[in-house]
Amino acid sequence: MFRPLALVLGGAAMLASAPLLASGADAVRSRIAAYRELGASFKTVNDGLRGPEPQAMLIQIAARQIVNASRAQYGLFPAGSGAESGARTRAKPEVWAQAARFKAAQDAFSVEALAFQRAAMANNVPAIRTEARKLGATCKGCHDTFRVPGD
Ligand code: ASC
Repeated sequence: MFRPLALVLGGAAMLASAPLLASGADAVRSRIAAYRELGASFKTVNDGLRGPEPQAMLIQIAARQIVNASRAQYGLFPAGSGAESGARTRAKPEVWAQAARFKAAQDAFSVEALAFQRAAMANNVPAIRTEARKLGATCKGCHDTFRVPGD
């Protein structure tokens, strides 16, 4: 007796809430935008380090953006935002199938982002160079396992 009613109400609730939930494809788009920004911040760092006298302020701003990105990344891979979303994504199924390992790779990046920011805030150029290299290695550490190669 109650079953059909519950189904109808449940279905209505799902329909009503559907527009509020970001689709997997939306999540893919947000993710790509976020990592593109992160790449631009890292490029600012590496471009700055090419010259003999890197600009502390530019690198510090980039460092803060990188730290923010390292925190935001944990929310960028909701279930359903892999290839099954229908959007083009280079995130491999391993992101979700090996969640603990993926989180460890994200954590490595987060820790290194903070170490890089410390060097940037101290304007210690040799340390900034060293930490920038280590930071790039943590980007690569994730890509090697969890992203389809390209670029
Ligand atoms: C970059 C960028 C990455 C990393 C990675 C480091 O500039 O966009 O993904 O560095 O290539 O190995």
